[in-house]
Amino acid sequence: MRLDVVTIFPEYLEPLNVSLVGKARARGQLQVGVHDLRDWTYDRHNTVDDTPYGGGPGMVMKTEPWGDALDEILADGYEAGARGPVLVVPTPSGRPFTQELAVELSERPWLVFTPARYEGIDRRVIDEYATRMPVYEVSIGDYVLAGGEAAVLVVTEAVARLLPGVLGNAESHRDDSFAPGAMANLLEGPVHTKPPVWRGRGIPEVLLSGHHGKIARWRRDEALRRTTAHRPDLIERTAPAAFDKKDREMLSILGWAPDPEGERSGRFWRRVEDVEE
Ligand code: JB8
Repeated sequence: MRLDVVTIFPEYLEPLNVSLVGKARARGQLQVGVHDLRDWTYDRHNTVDDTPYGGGPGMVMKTEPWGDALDEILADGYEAGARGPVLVVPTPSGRPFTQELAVELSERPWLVFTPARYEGIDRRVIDEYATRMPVYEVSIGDYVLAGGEAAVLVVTEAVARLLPGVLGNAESHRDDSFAPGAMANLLEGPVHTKPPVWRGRGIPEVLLSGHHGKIARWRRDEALRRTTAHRPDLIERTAPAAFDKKDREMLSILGWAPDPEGERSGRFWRRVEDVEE
């Protein structure tokens, strides 16, 4: 896979030299180009921003540097279709970046990222490149960064670990909490390692029992416990059929019951305390 990043802060992308992504690059599994947007400015002050039409606060990134940068980068090896590049534009107004989208992007050979600063990029730039290639405007979460570079690091790491041969063990993704088809999309429970006692704290006995069936059940129960606590939305929208009898027993212990309106509302489960409302 090839990645290109165009930014006014190339040094912000230094983490791409480290760890999983850095190693994938060193092994030749990933080619990364980081480009300084100011290389495509031609005035004395290397201007990349200007005031917004219509007024309002902040500055908007200008069309010409982005257009010239993208034209030059895309000209090097461009092909249309499935072998061609896609543009990934981090923005708080994008579609949520999910594991499903990470999988989709990991199947493309070439990703071009355009992390902005200020109030973002003049809309015409995105509209122009959308006529030539798929454009994914993505948000990594409901909070606002000062610029898109950190989002590029997030997307890159999520995508790179899915590439064939990048993670040591091909098994390791199937259990990911958000892997498509993971166990009803539950959060993972706690993990433990040596020593067996630390500051007076032991390990749940079942993990030392060697009883694989009981261990799997305990892990599933802990996953249900964490998911109800931290992501009740994931439980609510899971059809009862995705849970086995023991799951439903555990959900009941945790105070969850099937919602009689489930099939119609898409909210299949609710907290038992809420039933009274
Ligand atoms: C300026 O929060 B974000 C994000 C924020 C940004 C820009 C891009 C992304 C550009 N602020 O995902």
